Amino acid sequence: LIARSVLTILLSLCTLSSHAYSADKLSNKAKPVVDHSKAEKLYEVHCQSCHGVDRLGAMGPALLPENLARFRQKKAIKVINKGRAATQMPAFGQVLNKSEIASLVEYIYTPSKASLKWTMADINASKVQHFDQSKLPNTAQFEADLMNLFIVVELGDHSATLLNGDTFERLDRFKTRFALHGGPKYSPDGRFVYFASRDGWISKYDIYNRKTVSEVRAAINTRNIAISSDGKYLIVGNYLPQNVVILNADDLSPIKVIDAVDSEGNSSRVSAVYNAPPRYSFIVALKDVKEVWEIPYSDKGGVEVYKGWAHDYKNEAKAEGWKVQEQFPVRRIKTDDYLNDFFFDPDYINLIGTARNNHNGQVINLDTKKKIASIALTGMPHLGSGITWHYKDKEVFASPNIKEGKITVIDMEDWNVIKEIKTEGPGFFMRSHSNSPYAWTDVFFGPNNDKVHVIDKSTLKIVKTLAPSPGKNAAHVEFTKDGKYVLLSVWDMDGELIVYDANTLEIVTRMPMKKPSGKYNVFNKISYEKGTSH
Ligand code: DHE
Repeated sequence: LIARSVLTILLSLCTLSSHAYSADKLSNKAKPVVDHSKAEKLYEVHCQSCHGVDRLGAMGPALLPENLARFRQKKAIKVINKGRAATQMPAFGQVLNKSEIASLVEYIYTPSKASLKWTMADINASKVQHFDQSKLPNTAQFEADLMNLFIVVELGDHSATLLNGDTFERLDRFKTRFALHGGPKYSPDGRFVYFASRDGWISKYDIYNRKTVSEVRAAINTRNIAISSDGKYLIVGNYLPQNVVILNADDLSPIKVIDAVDSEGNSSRVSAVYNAPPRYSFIVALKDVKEVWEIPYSDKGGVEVYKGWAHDYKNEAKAEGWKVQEQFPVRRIKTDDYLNDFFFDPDYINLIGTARNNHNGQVINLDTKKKIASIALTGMPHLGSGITWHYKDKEVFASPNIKEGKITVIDMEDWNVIKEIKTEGPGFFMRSHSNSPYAWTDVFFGPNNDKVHVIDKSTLKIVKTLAPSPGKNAAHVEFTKDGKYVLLSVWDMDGELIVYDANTLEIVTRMPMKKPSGKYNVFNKISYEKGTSH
């Protein structure tokens, strides 16, 4: 029972409060002196069976400061004490006394003495093949428009729902790994969907057969994944170890591990990875060094691909020592500043990047590797949620801001900010659809986090503010394939998925869900619809 309870401890520990953005500041009060050997013993007895030797995670998440940075220590104490509803985490209040719980919490927020390595051998050894893909039917085992399906991630109990986007009926509800983050990625035909958990687990789900077919642990602490346009490769961006891992998308076997080290030998966490479809390459955002990477994934080998678009490929190839047939070579783009949140123009020629602690965005031309513009971005934009649309005679890009209540709208020709649309608080996500006159954005932070704004794309004005479930955080919308309906999350343990008519803005239906977060329409994602995150 104790062992079981250990598993659940950290499962719930890591369940992230949407407001728990920074690690706890140490309180001014004197901290209790912690006997680490005692805490270690407690960990071994109560936690290790689920959270792994050296706190590296097993069924439960890794318990390292790197993974827990956004989880308040006070909350960790409460979770161990009382357990957490809707998870396997029991209450330890009767098993451990106050000071034991406090020392356990101190311990898990202390850097590990273990070497935080996760090698190719570890990746290979972690592989789980739940089903033999070759024995599963190649046609969908249910009736539905396969292009208008949704995956809805339910963070509350670490599940996902497969939803019919015409009838809004559940086709499946399945367990995911703990604490998924970033958008799941679909194979180009929409049959498979890949998930990444913050603890490095990558899962492949076969939509046609409604089965998780294989899983692998690519790292200890992961950011997100991207899939190549041909559907052959996945790239996993990691904080721990500091690297990217390329996987075979078919069976999730690892192909290459590339350490995130700049040309001077400095190591860096990987903030995020992206696919750049017209370039046939992955783009890698590095958090701690002033470089952006481009990694072509063509089977032809790197240099052959670079010939297509790198202006100076011969000199670059020589300088970097690329071999003609080398697969996944790294093309380094030096930047003036740290850039760790990206957006791309529709042709994937220019990258717009910001650093979380900076007030400027930079526009980098990926072909020439040159910075071509700076953008005044003051509110900490969440570029990953940005979208584009046609406004008057130009293409504009709009992004919510994590620190200020405004939507920043940028002209994509001259990179000037053309409008800041005031909102009722900082936001996180934004969405639209080519067939819709509206763009939707949430107010994720602050007292008005139960509101969502509907913006008229032709006037850049808010035309309606909705409060779908007063008092509960409303966040993240996604449109159906045809843009006629909008699905919105009430981000709460007693949450809901609410479907709106995208034109009348009236509610069509509501469905209870456990803290639904992102939702992803197959067609919008695989066609790189302009109003949707990529
Ligand atoms: Fe995310 C996407 C980074 C915190 C939910 N988030 C992304 C992406 C990046 C990113 C780079 C795009 C990658 C992709 O989709 O493949 N997120 C960050 C952060 O740096 C930040 C601020 C801090 C952190 O510790 O990671 C952060 N994100 C959060 C949350 O707290 C959220 C709200 C809850 C959670 O799940 O942890 C959250 N992020 C999401 C979601 C997406 C996402 C649901 C996918 C959005 C989409 O529509 O595609």
